[in-house]
This record gives sequence, C-alpha cells and structure tokens, in this order.
Amino acid sequence: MKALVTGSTGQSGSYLIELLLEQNVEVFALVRRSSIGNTQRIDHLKDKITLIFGDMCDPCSLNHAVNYSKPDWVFNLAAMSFVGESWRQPKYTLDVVAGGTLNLLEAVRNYAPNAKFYQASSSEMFGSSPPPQNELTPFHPRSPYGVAKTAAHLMVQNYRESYGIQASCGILFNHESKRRGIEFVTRKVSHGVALIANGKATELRLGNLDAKRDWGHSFDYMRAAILMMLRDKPDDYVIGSEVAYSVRDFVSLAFARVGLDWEEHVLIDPAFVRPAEVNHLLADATKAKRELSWRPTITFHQLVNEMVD
Ligand code: NAP
Ligand code: F7E
Repeated sequence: MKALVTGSTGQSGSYLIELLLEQNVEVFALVRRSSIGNTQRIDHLKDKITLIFGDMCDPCSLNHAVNYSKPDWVFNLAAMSFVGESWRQPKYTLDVVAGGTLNLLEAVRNYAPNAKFYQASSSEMFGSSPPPQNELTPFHPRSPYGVAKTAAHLMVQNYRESYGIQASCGILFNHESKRRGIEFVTRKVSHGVALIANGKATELRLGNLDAKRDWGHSFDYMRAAILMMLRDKPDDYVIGSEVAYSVRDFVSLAFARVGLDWEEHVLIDPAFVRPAEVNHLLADATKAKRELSWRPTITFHQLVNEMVD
C-alpha cells in the first residue's frame, strides 16, 4: 500500500505519516521547496519516507508526484491554513486551497484514477450556521480561507460525481497538539503561558475571547482520516469532539495549569480581532461514530495540559 501526503510538513501531516508507517504503508511526502528547513515536524521520519518536492500551485509538480508515487491513497492536507492571514492574502489562499486541490484532483484523474482521495475539509465552511453542525448543515463561510475550503470541498464532490474519483472529505473541527503552529490561538496561549511562567514575558495579547470552538487532538483526527480511506465507499464525515469551549475557557485553564491568574496577564488587542468572526462551532459527529466507529481518545483538558506542559 502506497500513500501520497500533501501538507506532510504540517501539524497533522506529521501525525498522519506516523500512523501510516505504523500500518506499514509506504509514504511519499510532498514538501515545498524552502530556503530554510521546513521539515522539522517530520525530521524524525525522514529515513522511512520518500520526499518529493512540489507546490500545490504548480500542476507540473503534482503530476510528477502522483505519476512517480503511483499511490493507492492520496491525502490532501496542504493549505494556507491560518484563517487570520487569509484576509491579508486572500488570492494566495484561494490559489493554494481551492486551485491547489483542483490541480491535485486533475493529477489523480490522469495518473492514478483508482486511488482513494482524502480531502482536509474544515468546519470553517459552516461559519455562521448555528450549532451543532453536521454533514447536512448549510455552508456560510466567514473568511477567505472558509470560502476557499468550501470551493475545494465542492470540487472534490464534483470529481467524485463526474469522474468516479474515490474521494472522501473529512469535515474536521479544530484539532491541535504540541506541534501546532505558533500563530493559532491554542499554541499562542500555551507558549505565552510558558514564557510568563518562566519569567520571560509578563503579558499576552489576544483578540476575541468569546468565540467558541470544538477542540480535539490532531492525532485522533488523523485516525479518523485513515478510517475514511478504509471504507469501501467514499463519503463525507464531520469529525469533532461534540463539546465546545470558549477561547476564554482555554486561556483560563492554560494559566491555571501553572498556577497563574489569566486576568493579570491577558490584554485585548484589536490587532487580533478578525473582520468577521465564526462565533460558535460544535460538531455533531453522529455519522462518523456510527459508520467509522470513531471516537476521540484525548479530552479537551488533556489537550490543554499537553500543550502547556
Ligand atoms: P498546517 O500545520 O498549517 O500545515 C499546512 C501544510 O500545508 C504544511 O505542510 C505546509 O507546508 C503545506 N503547504 C502550504 N502551502 C503549500 C503549497 N503552496 N504547496 C504545498 N504545500 C503547502 O495545517 P494542519 O493543522 O496540519 O492542517 C492540515 C490540513 O487540514 C489543512 O488543509 C487545513 O486547512 C486543514 N484543517 C485543519 C484543521 C485544524 O484545526 N488543524 C481543521 C480543519 C481542516 P510548509 O510546512 O512548507 O508551510
Ligand atoms: O482561532 C480567536 C479567533 O486561529 C480560534 C485552523 O486550523 O481551525 C483553525 O481556524 C479562535 C478564533 O483557529 C486570538 O478569533 C482570539 O475565534 O486558533 P485559531 P481557527 O480560526 O478556528 C479551523 C477548523 C481550520 O480549518 C483552520 O485551518 O480564537 N482568537 N485571539 C485568536 N486567534 C488567534 N489565532 N490569535 C489570537 O490572538
């Protein structure tokens, strides 16, 4: 069994590759060229996998990656995934997330039409649709990132219907870990708490503390991605913990982990408030529980503690 993974150097790519190697899957990892190392999250795996340089915006490189690896499974995790940045780089976000997904679908259609395809869709597609959100909830994205993910999601569904591509979409709610990028709120907070606890900073500047998210662990969510590929029939699944907490809850627990009162250190900075907010995301993962027998194994409180520790 061979798998091609885009977004291999990201938070979830690294957990996914570890899980695939445990199952003796041969892994080809798409990595984009960088003048400085961008493979830190997978450096411990490099002698067990094959790296292929490429970029989601370059169809030639994706054609080569698919033709060279001849994969049974293609996991499309590559994205400009930071919502806040997507207002500053909307065109690039659309190019990578939507255009890149189209480029990859075309490469699969031409060079590996029988491969199973996994698309990293996002709860950001639901945007302002009221909670709880499931596979039937209408999309109302609130950011260029959300719009781009919605376009990619619909394109994947279209390639499934038009060409019979065996494509499944995991509509994943927020998933985090100690490998999370520093600009996302959970990592920013846990890192900030560590700096303050070690006397290297005194304050932490944040935006909207009222937003609610359904947070889980990246490891659990990549288990779900593999379960989707093991199904005979492609389909779309919401993956989430079914519990939502506010950003304030996360902040409070993270500071409490080191015996500090968050209200003495957190300042609200308008620079981190977004032009439009997604107020409340809460998964209804009934279908994934029923059809994939998927359950998360790491709780919100364990996640906060792992990230702060
Ligand atoms: P991440 O840590 O930001 O990783 C993104 C990956 O995409 C990195 O490997 C990055 O490469 C790569 N990438 C970005 N632009 C690219 C390009 N033009 N060509 C090739 N590769 C490119 O994100 P993540 O948390 O692992 O998330 C994985 C996927 O799930 C993303 O598609 C994300 O949008 C989606 N998703 C995430 C969540 C979540 O809560 N984490 C929820 C729903 C959906 P570099 O390392 O070189 O930057
Ligand atoms: O923001 C609020 C912010 O950037 C969470 C991505 O993986 O999940 C992620 O998108 C919340 C928002 O993640 C700060 O306004 C307050 O309400 O950690 P985040 P996100 O936007 O939910 C979805 C499912 C994805 O698909 C995305 O790829 O926290 N917030 N103050 C802040 N957020 C940040 N980043 N920084 C702050 O200072």
